[in-house]
Amino acid sequence: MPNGKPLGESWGGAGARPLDRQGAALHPPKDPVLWDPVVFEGPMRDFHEARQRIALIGAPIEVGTSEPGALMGPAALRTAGLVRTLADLGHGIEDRGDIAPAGLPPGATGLPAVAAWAQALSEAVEAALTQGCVPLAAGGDHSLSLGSVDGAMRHCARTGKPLMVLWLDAHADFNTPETSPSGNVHGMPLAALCGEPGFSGLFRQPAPPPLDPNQVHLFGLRSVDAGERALVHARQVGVTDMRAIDEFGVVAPLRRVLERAAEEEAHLHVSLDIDFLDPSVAPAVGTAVPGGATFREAHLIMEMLHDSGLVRSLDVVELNPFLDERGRSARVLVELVASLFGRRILDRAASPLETLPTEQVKRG
Ligand SMILES: [Mn+2]
Repeated sequence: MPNGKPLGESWGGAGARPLDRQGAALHPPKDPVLWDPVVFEGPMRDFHEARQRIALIGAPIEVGTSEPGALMGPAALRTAGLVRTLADLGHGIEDRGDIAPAGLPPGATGLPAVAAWAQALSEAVEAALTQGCVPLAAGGDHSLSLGSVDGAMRHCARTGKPLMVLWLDAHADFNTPETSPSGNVHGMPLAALCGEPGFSGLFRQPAPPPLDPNQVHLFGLRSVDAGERALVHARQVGVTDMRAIDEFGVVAPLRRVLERAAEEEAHLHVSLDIDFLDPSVAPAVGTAVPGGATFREAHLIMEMLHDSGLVRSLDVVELNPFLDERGRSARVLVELVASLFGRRILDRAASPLETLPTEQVKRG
């Protein structure tokens, strides 16, 4: 998207401070609440150029984890320039503030507390989708996806679209209260969404049919508990683990997921857990597992997701600013979200995959 910025401006020089925006005064931010009413359900190529309406929904939830700090995540993402960055890309972005669950007793923990948050987020996400916005749920621990995916499921049930969920994460998050070694709900959302037992009272009623595990794809997996390993296998959840990424890179496995989503004309929900990234890239994480995605792999994934034109809802979760190093991880996440919403190094006429040298030779 042409935005008049000098090439490479937001990438700084050597030592890369990705969000160093010293040139910001030359590029005054656009009014963040005004947008042209564009319809972005059209053909994919139009979608690439379309301005989208994005609804930022803060979900400062940390009752799903035992490591305090994730409730500061939405504030840190805002501080790192999330709203301005998306507005600079030409999108209409409305910051809807943080959700606040009704009737949550102070000090409530466990599933009842998670349920209150999830139901509030589900309503907010469903409302944003109904209004034609792309909801961006900013967390908060990963239990928030119980709400965001539930909201997307309700929207899809009403519009007749199949839902596919791409789970970018070091973990499978497919534990049940029975299999979980820690008891932390942020390791359970996919199991609950897929209808495993032990989660009564979690969702708004009447609940839509559970998510089909075959419509879920885990990407970047490198740490799975024994009980959930059996469950992921038995339920035939799609998996691209780090071993597969080491062997084949990110492009081929992700392309298969996207091709299937395109064939199904699916609503693609992307859930980005910061621990998908290697901790050296994004240290602000309570559940660090070495051997994660690199900075470039993550950006390539985001660019491919944008090019697909299929992403209709997004979570950014598990940022723990208390563990960050001078805001570095929050900045990385904002950069990744920018790539997913269309920022690229050079404007290209077609997908990078279509402009490989062989293709040019063929055309010439
Ligand atoms: Mn997770």
